[in-house]
Amino acid sequence: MTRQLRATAVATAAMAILVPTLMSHPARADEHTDEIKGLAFNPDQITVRAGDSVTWVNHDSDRHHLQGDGFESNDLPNNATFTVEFPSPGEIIYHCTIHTYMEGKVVVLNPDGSTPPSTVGEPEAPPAPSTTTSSTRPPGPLDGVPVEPPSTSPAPPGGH
Ligand SMILES: [Cu+2]
Repeated sequence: MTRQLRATAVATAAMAILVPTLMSHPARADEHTDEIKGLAFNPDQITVRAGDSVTWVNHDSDRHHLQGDGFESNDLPNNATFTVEFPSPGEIIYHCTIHTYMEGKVVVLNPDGSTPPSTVGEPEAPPAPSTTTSSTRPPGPLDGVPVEPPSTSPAPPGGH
């Protein structure tokens, strides 16, 4: 018995060492649950990783009908569920077409859990006008600097 317990402890320690390696594996896909109750999404914002799926469960006696960018449910009666997989990072706003004030959001991170650029704060500022001027390039014909004639022109005759 004691020996068996010790073996378990060793196995647990080994697991603790292995877990960080497993955590970084991109193929990991989680399933998340979002509960619909009181005519609201709980939570109304859910964060997942690309490849994860979200299952909505209707706990209301009312029917709900979800619609978002790229997906739409049927009418969901009480206890009905609706699952969507989110393969790519981004932010998806969805709502109930029956109770249009019911809104929710799914934030899909990169598969490694990092935040995709499109969801970080303000949109990127437009690129600044180029400060590169002609003074930084080597002089050429446009600057009035004579350029050697092409070397392919034949030499003048009788040059002895
Ligand atoms: Cu609804």
